This record gives sequence, structure tokens and C-alpha cells, in this order.
Amino acid sequence: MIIKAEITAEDGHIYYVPGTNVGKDYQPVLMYNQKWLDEAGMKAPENLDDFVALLRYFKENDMNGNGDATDEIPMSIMADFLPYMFGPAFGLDLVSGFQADDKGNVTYAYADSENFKAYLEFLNGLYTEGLLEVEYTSLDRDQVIERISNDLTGVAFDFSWAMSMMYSNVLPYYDGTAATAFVGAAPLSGTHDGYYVGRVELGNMFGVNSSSKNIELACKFLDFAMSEPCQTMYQWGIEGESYTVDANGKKTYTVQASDNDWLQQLGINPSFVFPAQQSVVSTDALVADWHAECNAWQEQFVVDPWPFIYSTVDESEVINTYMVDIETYVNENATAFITGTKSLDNFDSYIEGLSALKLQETLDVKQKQYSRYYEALTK
Ligand SMILES: [Ca+2]
Repeated sequence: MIIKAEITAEDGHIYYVPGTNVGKDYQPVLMYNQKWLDEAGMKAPENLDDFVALLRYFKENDMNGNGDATDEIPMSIMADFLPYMFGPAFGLDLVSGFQADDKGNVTYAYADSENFKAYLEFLNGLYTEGLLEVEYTSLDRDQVIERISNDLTGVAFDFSWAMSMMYSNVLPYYDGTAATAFVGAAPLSGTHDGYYVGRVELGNMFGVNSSSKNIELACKFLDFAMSEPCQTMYQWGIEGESYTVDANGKKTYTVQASDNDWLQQLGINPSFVFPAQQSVVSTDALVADWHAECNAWQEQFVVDPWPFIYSTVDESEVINTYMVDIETYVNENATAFITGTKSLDNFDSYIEGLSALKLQETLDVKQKQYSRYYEALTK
């Protein structure tokens, strides 16, 4: 339904066939070092207070048992994931930025004078206490992996696929079970219930150039490219080589397919080349069993992000003109407030600065677009 609403143009027609992403599975999630949790005698926290208590425990204790209680980094989070991790607890979708309430009224989360301020106060508190590390703005995934491989950190937040494929597998004591892994948990709740922000399922769109001499043939090709046999090929490769089918019709990857380099040569999940529909089952088969189970459980916490919506030429112009400056402004200010280079006493003037950047004009366009999308969705 959502994909249909997204690819419906302003005139109500559909002109393209979609390639789709997995939107609710293997999305960015919170994960904990299970061994550290067990040693602390704690369960994965579900609210901000318990979470902060856990970070303090990780910071003060010799969690990795090397005799030095000062080398633990309580959490290793890349800056881009902070909005995913903490926004929802404050009622904010800072990932999409724009958000709509039940009645379809659109607001900009970074302009929420109450909740966004509370979010910044919370992160500034973590930063001041050394629970959010000094160099958090420059931390990259390779550094997170290096820390995990040295057993230095207890909390991560990343795309779920990293859980068993990049993080757990480098832990010195990982034995293939969840007890020795980085394991996904529920989102954190605060003044609002926690959730995870999913991904727009519409990945790309394929259409035919109206000046083509072979419109009918091109449409037939797209029709074939969308067909069931082709979808199976995109997801599983070649029957008898990369996968087998049992008597019940259940597909399983072959032993050879566990060699990911070999498998990728078959063009599995051909993003942006064909209108392929990414599949959860074929991803489940590539990760550890405990990880696939964890993903299936975490799906309940994932909500749809701000949708893709067709823009008219005029709308594109407004958004392209103002949005870059708005995003730069909010990101620079967020970093300044979190690290304390700017006091939160200046928060009101930050909010005022958004009007000068034409936030209201942008918001009017987003509201118009969302109302159109909402109409197509409920039709
Ligand atoms: Ca230590």
C-alpha cells in the first residue's frame, strides 16, 4: 500500500515499476555486548534511566577483565546514529526530520522547542559525564570494529546486519552463539515510547522513455524483469548451484553459497539494475541463526520513515533552495549544544534562526506533499 501511494504521481497515475528494499528488517538497531551485560548482572535496558546506569557501570568496571578498569568505552556510536538511537525516546523522528501526527499534520522535529531541547540536554549530560565520548563526531565503523575486536566497548548502534557479520564475529570470545555476541535489544523509551526508524521500501523506479521507438518491447521487458522467476533469481541465484528447493518448496542456500564473494558474482540483490524486490528470507539465510531470530523479534519496534513523495517542479525548487542550509544549521547547532561549545541558554535563538532560513515555506511544501500522499494511501 505504501509503495503504491509513493509511486502514484500527482495526477493519480502510476508510471513506473518499483525496485524495493527491505524496510522493516535488518534496520539500524541498538545492540549490547551480551557477555558484559551478563557480567554486570543486568538485562538490556528499556528506558533512558536504566541505560545511563548501565553506561556508568561499564565505565567504572573492568568489563574486559584485563586488570585495567579505565580502558572501557561504555558505548561506541557513530554520530549519524544518535538521532536513531535517542530521538524516539523524546517523541522525535530526527532521522526523517519531518514527521506527521495521526491527523496528518506535519512538523519538523528539529524545531520542536520542548522535546528537541530535552534531547540535546540529555546528550549534553552524557557528553559531560564521559559516557558519550569526546571524539564521537568523527568515529567511523572501522574504529567501532577495532574497539570491539579488542573487547573495549559494550554498546553499539548500527544496521542490524553488522550485528553478526561485522561486530560479533570480531569479538575475541565469539563462539557463534548469542551468549558471546553483540545482541540486538528493544529501543529505549523516555518521555515517549521507543521505536526504531525503518527505511523507505521504495528503492528505485524503472520507466520507459516516451521518445523510445520500442515502448511496447521495453514494457514487456520490465514486465519480465518484475516476474516471479526473475525475482527468485535476484534473491537466490541459480537453482542447483547457489540454492536448492525441498519437497515443501522451501529454498536453502548451498554450501558453496556461503562463500559470499562467489555468491555475489551471481548478482544477488541487484540494486539499481533491475526492479528487484529484496527479500528477508534470503537475508536470514546469510546471517547467524540467533541473529535472524533477533531480527524477526525486533521488527515489531520498527516504524515507517517519512515516505518518498513525488515533488512537482515548484516544490522541488523550494526544497532544494532551503533544505541544505536548514540541515547544515541544525546539525552544526546540535553538535555545539551536545558538546557544550554553545550553551542551551541559546536554544530559543536557535529556534528563531530556523525561520530566517525559511523553515515555514519548506514546511508548507512538505504539508502539501504529505496530504497528497495521505490521500493516495487511504484511497
Ligand atoms: Ca579493562
